[in-house]
Amino acid sequence: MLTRSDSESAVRERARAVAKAGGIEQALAKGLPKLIECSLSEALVLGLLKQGVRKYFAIFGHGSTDLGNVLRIYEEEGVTRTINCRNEVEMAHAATALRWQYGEVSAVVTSIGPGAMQAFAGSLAAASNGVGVYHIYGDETTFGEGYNMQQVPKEEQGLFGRMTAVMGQSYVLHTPEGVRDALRRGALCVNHPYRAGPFYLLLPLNAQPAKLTVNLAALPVKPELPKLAPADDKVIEQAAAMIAKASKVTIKAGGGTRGHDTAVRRLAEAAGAPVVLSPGSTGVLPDAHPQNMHVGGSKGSISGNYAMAEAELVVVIGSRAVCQADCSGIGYKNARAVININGDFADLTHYNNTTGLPGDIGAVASRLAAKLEAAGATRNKKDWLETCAAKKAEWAAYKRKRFMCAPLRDEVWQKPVLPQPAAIKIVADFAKQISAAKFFDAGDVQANGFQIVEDDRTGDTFTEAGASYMGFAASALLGSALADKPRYGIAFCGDGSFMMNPQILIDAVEHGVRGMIVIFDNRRMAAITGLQLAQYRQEFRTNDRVPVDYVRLASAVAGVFAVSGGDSADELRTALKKAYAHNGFSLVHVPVYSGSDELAGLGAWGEWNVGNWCEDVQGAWIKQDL
Ligand SMILES: Cc1ncc(C[n+]2csc(CCOP(=O)(O)OP(=O)(O)O)c2C)c(N)n1
Ligand SMILES: [Mg+2]
Repeated sequence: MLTRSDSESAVRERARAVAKAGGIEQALAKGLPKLIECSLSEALVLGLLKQGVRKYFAIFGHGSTDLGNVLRIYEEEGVTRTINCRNEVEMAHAATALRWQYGEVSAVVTSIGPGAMQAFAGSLAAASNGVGVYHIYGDETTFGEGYNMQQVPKEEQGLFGRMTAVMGQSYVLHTPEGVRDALRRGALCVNHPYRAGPFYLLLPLNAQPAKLTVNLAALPVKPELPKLAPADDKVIEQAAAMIAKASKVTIKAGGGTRGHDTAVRRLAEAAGAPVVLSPGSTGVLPDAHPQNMHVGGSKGSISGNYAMAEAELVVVIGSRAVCQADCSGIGYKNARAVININGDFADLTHYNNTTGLPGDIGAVASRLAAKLEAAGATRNKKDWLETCAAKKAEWAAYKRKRFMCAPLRDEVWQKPVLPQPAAIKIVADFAKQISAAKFFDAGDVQANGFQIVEDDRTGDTFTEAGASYMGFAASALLGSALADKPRYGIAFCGDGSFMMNPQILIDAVEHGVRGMIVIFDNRRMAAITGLQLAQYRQEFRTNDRVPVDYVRLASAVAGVFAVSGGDSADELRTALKKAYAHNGFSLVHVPVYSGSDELAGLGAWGEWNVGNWCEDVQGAWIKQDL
């Protein structure tokens, strides 16, 4: 029988061998035996490592002490890194951001029950935005010796596994030897080329320390899948002919186009098509490119929604046709046909009258562009591009007026303060100047944000528009704590969203994040106030009467530098500079106007199937053929 320290030293020796060799495969090549006896917890850590996963966000509990112990030893030997967090929703968001922003896959570790449920809730953001992350939760014991504290209190098996399987894919490690299969499935799920998402590993409390024989050589590595595209040119030629023939073609670039900047630009130029962006794809075409029409959809823009409504042919790329993105299905009012480029067959065939070009966006779009270039497909599109450019100029003038708007007298603040669009623009410009990544939280801050940003490439803005999860932006900054090459980030948060997840103040200091939160404080959840007023002309329970001194609140955390953004554009610019000069984590509090002045908002340009608009929207949807 091994003593505790004997078994710890065996774990430590393996960790050391892996660290010294620089990886499992290298360690095997240097003589580490491929068959080892270890605990399920260690097998899991080794298996994840073989896929390149060596970073963990954790809040431990009685449901994960054994795994925690292995992570301690592996960290001491320099193999893995674990950071402790303050809230599971926050750390789920941080893991999502680490993958989304930096491409690094990590794992979230919780206890059983409430911790798992919170991380699970947070994983909606990963699921909604197609971001691959591992979630590892403690689970009830497999012997059934009695209720485990914090399990789902029912006489049924595998309930956490079932719950998580609804959101993504999950695997209950009831049998420790199942770890190899679990990790093979997980590797594909989190690294899926166009439908990645969260993969949940449920670790029963008694299975974690259970011993098994693992074949290190057989643990699955990260799958490297080749890019796919249609096997022959038939459908590409068909699509090219449709585009060449039509005089009004619009490209809708969904979130899936992120990172395919070159291919989208080439296709747009070859097709003579204006490009309408989604909240998640700003930057795919440079802001100043004459064919960039800005965002379209239920919030949208003058130019984006115009290009959607007038097009006779729509080229949809990398979009899952979210209702906000296509005005609940009625955004393409004159379109008779769709060409769709998507890897996912369900998304590909979402609209009727679709010519589907399945496959990798870069591969397919480039082949289509080549055909269009050869055919000279832009010849009949001059008038169309000119009217679109005029609409873009109209949108630019409309925005400029709002950006230049002087402080407005606000009822709650009892003084003139900046309107939100003007304040967001100042911060967005500052982010560009210092080359910071921008994260937008939910609410008006998010909607105004994607209407405002002027990005020139993918990857400068992260707006979690899939779930619009309040608290995402501030929490996302924690992703940088584990990034190999962290970039300065600015989280744009409403007062409501910030209070959902203020834990970042402590976690950012603890884990050395350099970044900034800017709170746009209108003392209410204004996005909902706005909807209520637009739909029912009455506000209901979207504000409170409790003033909060956010500068003092944040300053109470040692290491956070907090400053007021003042009430004017100049004061805000000065505050941003001061906040950025702090070598660490900062917070800028900006009081913003809330009220009926039309210069305080950027408008809504499309339709949405909510509240008392449903009847009209659905009526229109039934009549349209797409
Ligand atoms: C966790 C969560 N709860 C509720 C909502 C619904 N919701 C969307 S925006 C919003 C209000 C946001 O308020 P705030 O952050 O202050 O931004 P503002 O609209 O005032 O700019 C609410 C309640 C949500 N998206 N996420
Ligand atoms: Mg607010």
